[in-house]
Amino acid sequence: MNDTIVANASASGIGSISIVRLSGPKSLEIAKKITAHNELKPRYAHLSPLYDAQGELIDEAVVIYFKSPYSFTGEDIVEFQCHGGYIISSEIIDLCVHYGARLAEPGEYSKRAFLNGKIDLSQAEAIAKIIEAKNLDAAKILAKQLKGSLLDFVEQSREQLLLILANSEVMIDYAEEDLPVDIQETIAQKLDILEDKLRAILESSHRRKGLIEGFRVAIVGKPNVGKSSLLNRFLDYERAIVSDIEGTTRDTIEESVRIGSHLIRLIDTAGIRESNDAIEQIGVQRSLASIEEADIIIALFDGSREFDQLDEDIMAKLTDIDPSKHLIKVINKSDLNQKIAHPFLEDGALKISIKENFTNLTEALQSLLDSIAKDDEIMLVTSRQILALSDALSHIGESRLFLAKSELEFFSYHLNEALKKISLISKPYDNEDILDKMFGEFCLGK
Ligand SMILES: Nc1nc2c(ncn2[C@@H]2O[C@H](COP(=O)(O)OP(=O)(O)OP(=O)(O)O)[C@@H](O)[C@H]2O)c(=O)[nH]1
Ligand SMILES: [Mg+2]
Repeated sequence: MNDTIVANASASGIGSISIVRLSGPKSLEIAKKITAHNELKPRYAHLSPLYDAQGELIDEAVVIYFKSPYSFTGEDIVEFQCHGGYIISSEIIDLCVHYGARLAEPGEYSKRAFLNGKIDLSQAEAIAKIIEAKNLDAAKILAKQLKGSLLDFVEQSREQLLLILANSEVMIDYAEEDLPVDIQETIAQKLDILEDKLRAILESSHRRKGLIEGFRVAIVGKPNVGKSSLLNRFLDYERAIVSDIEGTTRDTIEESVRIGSHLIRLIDTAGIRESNDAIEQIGVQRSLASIEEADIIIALFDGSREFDQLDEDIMAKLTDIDPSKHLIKVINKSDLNQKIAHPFLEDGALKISIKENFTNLTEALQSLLDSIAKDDEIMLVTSRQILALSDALSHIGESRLFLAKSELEFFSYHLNEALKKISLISKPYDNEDILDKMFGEFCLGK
């Protein structure tokens, strides 16, 4: 952490400006050498010439100095906003290295910000994810997280767990006659409320995980119903081969498509049927795997044909799926004479013609995506955060078993573990503060 690090903070490529960022104790000294300034006033945009090691002019840039601790990393930072393109920013980086900086490792600025207590882990992860966000809703959630929404949630959950622990410690340490009669019941009730809240957050985070990664939308159905035609219509070009030969698509085809404010992954699959062809069998296995991996499934049926055994088999597979997945039933080829009829489709299937009009499907998809995205609940955005909360919930579950048996040492042990796990979302804590909490709440100094 005593090193001074340097990196290009903007994307490489052609653009009007590039930003090179220095962080660490030597930042100011290095910047003075490159700018030939004697002094750089903190938080002041200096329009300055930049010189190489031989004193030759290489660019004119806006140079800003952020004095420690008032910077993103908490260290001295200097930013060079130089002209864009590859050459100048590379030259500035080389010069910084020449004067004693080293190249930053991926994520090193955020890591330093965390180690210097400027941000917690959830904020560091929000920074990483905001760059990858696939839609505006995700960006908004992450912006809140950057402002500390997840940190607040962790703090509140910790507070509640500490209170429950304090209650339990009192039961362990004090004679039964000094305790309120309903204390065990009160503990159980508090645990109920907390557990419900944590479960709701975990469930809603799973449901919305596509907000960050891009929702996966799989188009499935028997051969020839128009799956590839639908992919092509969404993309507006002939990406997949379309033909009236059954089994045209052999492999899954995946493309990004923008629906409203969402960037989704749309997956065309091989028609699902029994086949003796080894390659087609593999394709069908992949179609089935796509159902498993999808957030949303568009089940396509051919309205111009009778509902047959193949449709029946697909229907059976779809009634079996994880309830957190969303199913959109669609009858295609409404431009032809309609023969299909089945109770499974009477309940809300959309009728479209990919050849003529399918706007009702795009509208339905967009409003479904909007409704999944819209949720006021806090969202966990990395698998690390989700794992931490799942582990905390497992320990809370365990603790309940011991509470029921009045084995309070074990109860406390599991609550302590839950506390540690939930704290991992933002930062590790030690458990010293349980005591403060305990005495504060119960006035035990009597
Ligand atoms: N009349 C009519 N024909 C359609 C419509 N949509 C697709 N088709 C035709 O249906 C046939 C099959 O279309 P595909 O998109 O290849 O069907 P698929 O479901 O991908 O078929 P596989 O890849 O074999 O599983 C083609 O001849 C399409 O032109 C529609 O809305 N109306
Ligand atoms: Mg196809």
